[in-house]
Amino acid sequence: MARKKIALIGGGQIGGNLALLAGQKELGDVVIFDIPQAEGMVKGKALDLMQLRPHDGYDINITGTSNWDDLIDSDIFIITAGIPRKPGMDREDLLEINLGIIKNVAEEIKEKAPNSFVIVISNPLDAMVYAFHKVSGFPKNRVVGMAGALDSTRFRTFIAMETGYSVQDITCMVLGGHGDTMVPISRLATIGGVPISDIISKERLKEIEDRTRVAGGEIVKLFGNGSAFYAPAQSAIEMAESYLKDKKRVIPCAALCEGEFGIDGYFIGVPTVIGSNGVEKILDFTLTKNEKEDLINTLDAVKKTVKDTGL
Ligand code: A3D
Repeated sequence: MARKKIALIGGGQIGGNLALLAGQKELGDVVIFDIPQAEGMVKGKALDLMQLRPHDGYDINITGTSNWDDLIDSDIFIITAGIPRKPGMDREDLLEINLGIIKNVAEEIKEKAPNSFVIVISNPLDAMVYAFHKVSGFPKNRVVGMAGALDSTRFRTFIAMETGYSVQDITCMVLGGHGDTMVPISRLATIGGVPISDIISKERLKEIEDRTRVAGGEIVKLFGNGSAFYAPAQSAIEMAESYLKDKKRVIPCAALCEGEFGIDGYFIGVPTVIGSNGVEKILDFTLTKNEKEDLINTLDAVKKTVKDTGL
């Protein structure tokens, strides 16, 4: 059986780490694509990563290119093309530049790999994945956005830091848009199956939720130039791996809702089953009155950004 072909659109900070992680997990051959001005950079990253392989003995190929023809018939695309935030910027400030890029990328992917599965990471996420879906005309099961996986892992991290217990045993999800209105569902968070409300005080939990909502911005401020990349890359790799290995993991992702949670026609963070058919199912469940209100609030924010795309 031939190896899978994994196309990374954008070979910057996240793109480079995606290539590293996809290689280490032997998910398939990796092609890193970037604009012609960055061709040397992605070719160099690819060569560097190729020279890392003998240490661990993983047998996949990693190449860099700025030629779309090299991406023909890729099985999966992970898109980070665009610009990241700088301190003081909202994700929405990236809309104009990144929308133009996503539109172009969607046209190319539609032509070069019409049967592929696509994970969008570029920000503002919920609007970019919406735009990709509109422009490509791909069915909803083959387009998804990475955000909830990252927001949830951040929430888990802060709970682990608070309690000192293993991150491995902390389960929780963050739903909604990938912005400051995101909705951590603390009611369902557990540590080794024990409800979080029995371990962390209400007041402290509220502070952890608030930190989670602005966790991306906290890193942007620290970096001074650019945004987080290690955890975002790993979050997308988990989604890609679930697709390529038909694992059917349940991961909060920006999926197209058509009635689930009372939402219609928007990509937003919801618990999503990812398997060999892409987005196979959204797991709808009953929310409390407050959670519903919070979801309506985050949906309003997503709707506003989507409206700004003009699509
Ligand atoms: P960066 O290191 O700047 O990499 C972006 C790359 O995209 C650069 O190498 C560019 O040359 C390249 N690029 C620009 N235009 C094109 C094009 N038309 N085709 C192909 N490549 C192009 O940024 P990064 O990797 O840190 O972040 C990438 C994106 O992910 C940004 O929009 C971030 O805001 C976003 N991001 C999203 C999350 C989510 O959780 C959704 C988290 C972190 C970053």
